[in-house]
Amino acid sequence: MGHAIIEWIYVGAVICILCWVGASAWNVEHQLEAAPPDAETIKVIGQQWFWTFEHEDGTKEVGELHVNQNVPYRFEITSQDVIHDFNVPDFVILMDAVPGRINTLWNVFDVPGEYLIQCREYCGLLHYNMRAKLFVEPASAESTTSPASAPTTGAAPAASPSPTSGSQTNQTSGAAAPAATLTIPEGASVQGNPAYDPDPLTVTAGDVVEVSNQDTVPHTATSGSGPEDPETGSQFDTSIIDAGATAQIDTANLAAGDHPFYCSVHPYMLGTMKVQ
Ligand SMILES: [Cu+2]
Repeated sequence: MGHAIIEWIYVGAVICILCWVGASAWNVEHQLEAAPPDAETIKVIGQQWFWTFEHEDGTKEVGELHVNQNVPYRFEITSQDVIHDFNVPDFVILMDAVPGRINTLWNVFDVPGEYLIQCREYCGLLHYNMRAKLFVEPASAESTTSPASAPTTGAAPAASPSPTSGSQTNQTSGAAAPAATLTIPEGASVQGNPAYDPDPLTVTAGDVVEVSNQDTVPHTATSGSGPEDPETGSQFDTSIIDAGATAQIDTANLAAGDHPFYCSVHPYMLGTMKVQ
């Protein structure tokens, strides 16, 4: 009789321990997978061969993603063509981007800085070029210990370029009809095919160039000799032009001479703009 009671106590203790272990494991898994309710959603779209990011307020970024330090973000990851893989090595983020489905994960970026985003799933010819930059902005300038350096490092670079670039954009859109057209012909994404027409493109400084993408995939016209050019995009950059869409380049601030440009999605697509 005494033995029976002790055995039942053992059995009860073992059941209790199993339940406790199971409950905590479930709890940990739940905490890992469920984003906090205040998390901001960022849509991540992979496409041969670039990343597009869409914020909750509708703003879109291509090839760059700006987030704030210490804010929880929930990523909704998908693809428009083949399987890609959204990878931020420094934050151990790795999630397949699969056409027709949305994979989610969430993360808090705790250290400000610039980080690499890359595709971790071989997705075709220019898989190696399918990179983006992640910028984690510091949580607040006030918390900086040295007030003298805070305005120069934090506020000034972030604040001053945007009004200037904004007013430039307004001038561009308000400018006269395009004086020159640069065509991206169908098939331009295939290496060896004509990339830009005409090439070289001759313009007079001040002309507005309309770039017309007549191919079936997105392209850009980005100043510079290629992705490794330190000056890349500093003269002009159409950013992504979807298939069938157009963009404009304002040449008002370009110096006379030859300006090489390329497609940031397909860096073998090269062209030259001659400014007179
Ligand atoms: Cu291209």
